[in-house]
Amino acid sequence: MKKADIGLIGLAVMGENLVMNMESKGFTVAVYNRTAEKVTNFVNGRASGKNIIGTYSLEELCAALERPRKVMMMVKAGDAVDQMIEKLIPYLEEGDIIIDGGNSHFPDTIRRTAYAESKGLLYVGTGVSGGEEGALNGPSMMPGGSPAAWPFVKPIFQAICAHVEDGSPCCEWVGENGAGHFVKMVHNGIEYGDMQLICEAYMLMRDYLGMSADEMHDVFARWNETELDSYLISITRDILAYKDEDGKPIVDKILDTAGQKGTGKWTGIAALDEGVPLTLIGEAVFARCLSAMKSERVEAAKVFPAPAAAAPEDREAFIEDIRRALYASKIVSYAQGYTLMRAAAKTYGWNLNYGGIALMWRGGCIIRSVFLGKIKEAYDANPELTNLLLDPYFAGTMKELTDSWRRVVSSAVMAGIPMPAFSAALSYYDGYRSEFLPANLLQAQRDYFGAHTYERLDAPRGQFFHTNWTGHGGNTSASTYVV
Ligand code: NBP
Repeated sequence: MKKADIGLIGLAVMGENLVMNMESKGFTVAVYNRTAEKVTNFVNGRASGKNIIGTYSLEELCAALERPRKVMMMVKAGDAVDQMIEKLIPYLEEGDIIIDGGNSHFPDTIRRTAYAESKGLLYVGTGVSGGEEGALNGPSMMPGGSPAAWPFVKPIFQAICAHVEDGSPCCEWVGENGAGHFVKMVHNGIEYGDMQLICEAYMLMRDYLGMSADEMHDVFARWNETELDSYLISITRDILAYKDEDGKPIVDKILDTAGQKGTGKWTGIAALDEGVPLTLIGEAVFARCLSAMKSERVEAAKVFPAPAAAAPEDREAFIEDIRRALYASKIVSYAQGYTLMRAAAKTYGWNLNYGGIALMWRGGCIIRSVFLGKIKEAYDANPELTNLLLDPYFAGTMKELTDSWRRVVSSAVMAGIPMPAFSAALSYYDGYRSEFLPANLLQAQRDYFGAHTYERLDAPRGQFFHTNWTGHGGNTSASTYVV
């Protein structure tokens, strides 16, 4: 029998759909699942009559594969991945490739790449985005790991991934060890930010402008014809039109407490580790946490009434202001996300292709949008761009959007409507464009209580000064006590 081009472990929603996708592109796939029944059901069901080989042990799976073997795991992230690697190793030979397509945390992928390589194997940790539908019809894929593995997995990955209009694949080699999973993590963080921005625009329309779901559906439909054209705006448009059995919008009946699986949190933690102000995504994560405090909020709502605020005179003009404020905030979110990737690339020694990352996100994934084409152009024009806001197109756009943005955020503040992501983005923008921040006073405070020293505007950088602020603190500066 012809050997399989690739093996896939984990026949849950993502795994099954990826297998169907691979087979439809002409690859023969061998499959295995811990619970054997799922293999039987799959090969006798969806996979019946296709070039899909069911196997019932890892030995059988590995024996069914063409060399170098490519074994892709689509199992629950965490310990299951480590256990599976251990179980696979005895059946693999030098140069075989283990692929992890789950949402693994990038430090785990760094560790697993080194471990697999120490056993003479190659390792790929790849982000896969687009959910169930993407897995079947073309996901965005972000592979990293052992560079020597890429030529072997490239033909499969670039056949099954999403493609943009000109045919370019939404899958390119990202970088060594954990780079692919890092980029996928930032993708998920950006997804949190994009969703929160849309929700804030929705809350403003619902609570400040008093709009119905049907009216907001029309607004999102219009917005999807503008620079905001994206998957998340389009599903928001459709969600707002969706009616429950009684003919009323189902969105109005959904409990307002958000869930999360942790990738947004990981992005925030990575930003804190790198010292990068990733404020919008951070606020998006915290907004989900605040939403989860439903019973506390119900009590607090009784204690603290909302301020009375008059709605704007020109509603249509204000809706356009919201659209522009959303766009400006979104640009800041991507600028922050890209800054985080630049910092991590330096820390971990990855040579990231920033334009290529925008292209990978351009199709197939949850954050896919027309706007990513502009980001690709910005990094293609200047791969060393330090901040997306400084790209000529984005700089010009930001200048055009700021008046609307300020009107929206200040109106929301006066109306008592929380806009954590819109306002965090605006504060970042104002901080970034400020030549002078109040950190001079902060340094004075640090020097006052901890003798931490400061640099001076009238002395060269790198020269440190200490002041005896109280007259009895002495002239010794601290070098180890850091606050
Ligand atoms: P799940 O994350 O729900 O995992 C279920 C699969 O993991 C089943 O095949 C299960 O086998 C297997 N598994 C578990 Br649980 N523990 C195992 C162990 N100790 N050893 C071997 N197999 C084990 O599936 P999913 O939703 O398809 O997601 C797969 C991966 O893709 C995850 O990392 C997920 O985060 C990621 N992802 C998911 C989506 C999405 O939209 N769902 C999108 C992008 C990425 P069993 O049948 O024997 O229980």
